[in-house]
Amino acid sequence: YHEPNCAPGRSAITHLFEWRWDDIADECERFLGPYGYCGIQISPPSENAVVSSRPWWERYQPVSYKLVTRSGDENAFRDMVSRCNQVNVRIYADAVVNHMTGPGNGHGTGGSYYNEGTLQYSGVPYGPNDFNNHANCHTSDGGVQDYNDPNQVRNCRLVGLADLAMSKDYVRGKVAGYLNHLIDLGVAGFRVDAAKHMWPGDLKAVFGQLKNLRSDVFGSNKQPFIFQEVIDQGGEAIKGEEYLSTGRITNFKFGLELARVFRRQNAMKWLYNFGEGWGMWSGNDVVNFVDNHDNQRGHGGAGGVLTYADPRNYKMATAFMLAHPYGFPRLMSSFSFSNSEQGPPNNNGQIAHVTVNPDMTCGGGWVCEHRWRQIYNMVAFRNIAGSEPLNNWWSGADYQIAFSRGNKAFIAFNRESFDLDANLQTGLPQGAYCDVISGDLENGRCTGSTVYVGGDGRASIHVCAQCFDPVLAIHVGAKI
Ligand code: ARE
Ligand code: CA
Repeated sequence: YHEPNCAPGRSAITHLFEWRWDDIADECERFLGPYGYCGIQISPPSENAVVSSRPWWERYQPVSYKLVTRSGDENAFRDMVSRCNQVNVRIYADAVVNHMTGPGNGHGTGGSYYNEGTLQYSGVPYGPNDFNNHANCHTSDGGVQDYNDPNQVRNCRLVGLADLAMSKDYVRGKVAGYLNHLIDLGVAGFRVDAAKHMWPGDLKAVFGQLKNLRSDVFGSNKQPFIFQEVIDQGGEAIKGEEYLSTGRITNFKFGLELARVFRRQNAMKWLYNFGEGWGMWSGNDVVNFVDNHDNQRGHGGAGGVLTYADPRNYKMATAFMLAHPYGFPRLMSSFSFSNSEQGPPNNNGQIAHVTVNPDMTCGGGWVCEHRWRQIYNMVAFRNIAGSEPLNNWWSGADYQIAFSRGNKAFIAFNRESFDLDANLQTGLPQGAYCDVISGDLENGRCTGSTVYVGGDGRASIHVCAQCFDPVLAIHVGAKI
């Protein structure tokens, strides 16, 4: 479950938050495939409750496992997965299986009737016996109140959402059936929503019923990639470690620590042993991110992460994530928002298509961080760096660092108020390289600054303090 199943030479995914399936299919063909992305985390594909103001979070209230949402129906889903796989871009579905809806009743996005009051979800079907209740959740209101009581966290309602009894074979079978349906359609794996709120043993039982991935796409005997949303920032009873036998976990410490560094609250030079050396899980056990769809807007253990709203620091932290060998990276791709509940750009409730500008950025309220030059060029940097180790670590001042990835790639960061000017060992073969932060290599010409590496691997590196992006990155894939 730990292997992302990327096509060869690809190493990063992006979360296309609330995108339509038809737009994602187009994006795979026109951008993500050509620019070397491994894959996409998609919004939950299962039918959800319709909340009148159409907030983004209605999709975390499942009504059934029919594949009908505002992103599209099953046909659109099938078409997306097959077109993306065709261009070597994988799809990872956000699986919301801990719970069903919050209070209310009505018809979901796929027309299925549900009633939370009587715990009837006809589209699955689930009935009252398929949910946890006062027999195993002992809080006054049936909700999770104390995160230091694992029993509450797993058996009580997360923010009032009807909590499934995953100890039951029937529920396990329905969940496994849903995930297997997605596997049949060609997905490469799952983000498991609210994994912390399910017992590790129950998850093991469910995943034990999963099929291998489609052999026509992935080769034989490949298991789905599973990354579980477990918020463990330290200080609670439930530890990320409990979930490592069923896949990777989301590393919430990562973005918090990088935010402190790039905001100059913790010296950048301490990053020399970032990752395991900072008390984080093994690199093979984590999915890393600078921000996610919750903490970028104050939900889900938010507090202090960098987002697109602070672009200069955000791009630096993202470049560091992609340059550093630790873990598997996920890039957020947002829609812009001014209030934390608002849903995606839409026309009378229908999700609006993503528009693409001539300079490759997006419009229409879609931020598309994954299309920012400083970010997509670092995805290529990571692909080129592959499994090369971190070498040639250098730190000049507290907030000036540089390192190479073997002899394939080199990067330097400057967050001091004075320029970085130093003759550094890049590890790279002699030649002229295009700095892929300040520009692109287009038809053999560099639109940014050029770096000359000598026969001894050294180069004079200049990273100004006041410039647009105080980062410089070169690699053997962008040699002039
Ligand atoms: C909405 C309304 C609620 C209402 C509820 C039911 O906002 O007011 O009570 O519906 O009617 C998302 C939104 C929620 C939303 C929910 C359902 O964030 O606001 O509720 O969808 O529509 C904990 C969990 C973690 C979870 C976060 C949000 O451990 O798993 O809370 N994250 C995932 C998703 C979310 C999603 C859900 C789960 C639910 O990523 O997008 O919720 O499917 C500490 C703890 C954390 C805890 C955190 C916040 O940091 O360590 O474990 O996270 O506090 O409480
Ligand atoms: Ca639960």
